[in-house]
Amino acid sequence: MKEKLKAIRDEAITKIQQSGSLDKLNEIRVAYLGKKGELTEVLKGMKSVAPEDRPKVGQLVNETRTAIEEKLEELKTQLAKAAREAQLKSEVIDVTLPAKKNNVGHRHPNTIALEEVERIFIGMGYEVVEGPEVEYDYYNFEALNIPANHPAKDEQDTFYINDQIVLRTQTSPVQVREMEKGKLPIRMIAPGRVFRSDEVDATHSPSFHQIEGLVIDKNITFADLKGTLEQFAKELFGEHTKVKFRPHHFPFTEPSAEVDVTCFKCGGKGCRMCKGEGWIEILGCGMVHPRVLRMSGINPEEYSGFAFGVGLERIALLKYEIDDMRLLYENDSRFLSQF
Ligand code: 2NL
Repeated sequence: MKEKLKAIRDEAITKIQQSGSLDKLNEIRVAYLGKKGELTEVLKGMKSVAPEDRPKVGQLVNETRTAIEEKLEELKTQLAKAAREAQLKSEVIDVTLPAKKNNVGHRHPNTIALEEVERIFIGMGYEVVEGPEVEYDYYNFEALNIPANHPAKDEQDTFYINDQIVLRTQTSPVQVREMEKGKLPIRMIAPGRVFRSDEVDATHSPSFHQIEGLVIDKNITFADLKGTLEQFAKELFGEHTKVKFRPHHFPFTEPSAEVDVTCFKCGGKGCRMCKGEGWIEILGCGMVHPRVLRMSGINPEEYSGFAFGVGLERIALLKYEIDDMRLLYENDSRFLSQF
């Protein structure tokens, strides 16, 4: 029995020394010390050992087990150490290498301009409201007093989905929907993407952005419109900015006007920016047409209001002195990172 145990022990230790991997070590552990391992088999054979020899043999078995366990542990430590060293060697970091450049994006000039406009109107107590880009002809045209024969309704100017549905050509339908809700007063701006069937050039794109504004309350007058837009222009282009209202015509407002601001570049003297005019056109506006109010369920005898519409790209191009609208749609980060 003694010889047999010695043989097991020697054999196990040789195998352990030759193992070379943690997996192999585990196999050896199972083969010698496991439930069906060789040492367990020896213990099972204790029945045939004379009772007086059993304590002695038991002790020998335990010694053998301890010797194998110790060797297993020793090799495990050695292998783990070697593996760790190999890993460290393979993962050496050269701290003198230049760092990878972290290319973060940049806010688009449209976004910067929009946030500026929103900030100004939120400051005056306006709500920002959004609505669908695909609209009913009714909300985009009819409810705004745009007659069937109006040139804007021509297929040359508007993208039609079908007879009744269009890609909105302005964000006014968002305001019509708000008026229909019947909750007055209204003080809102409606920013968003609009569509016109235009060829791309330096000042046109089939998809661009608009910000419309609408105020409806009792006793709203053209003076409120003038004061509001003057304040807006001063906040957007600087406190020395002057505004000029030129009579104009829109089907949805009466009276209507276009608004010019003094050139923020030359202060009104005339320069390249304003093409020598001293003034730059920035928006269209007017008092909401009584017919438009009535169609959306508002009594024009009781309520009045003003509305305006600004092109977002126009503001961005002016504010950042960009001379070609196409640059706004290419999203070249070399362009975007300048603003
Ligand atoms: C422009 C002119 C304008 C409006 C938009 C409007 C909306 C409702 C009722 C009445 Cl719901 N009017 N919007 C009014 C005047 C001008 O936009 O040249 N935009 C770029």
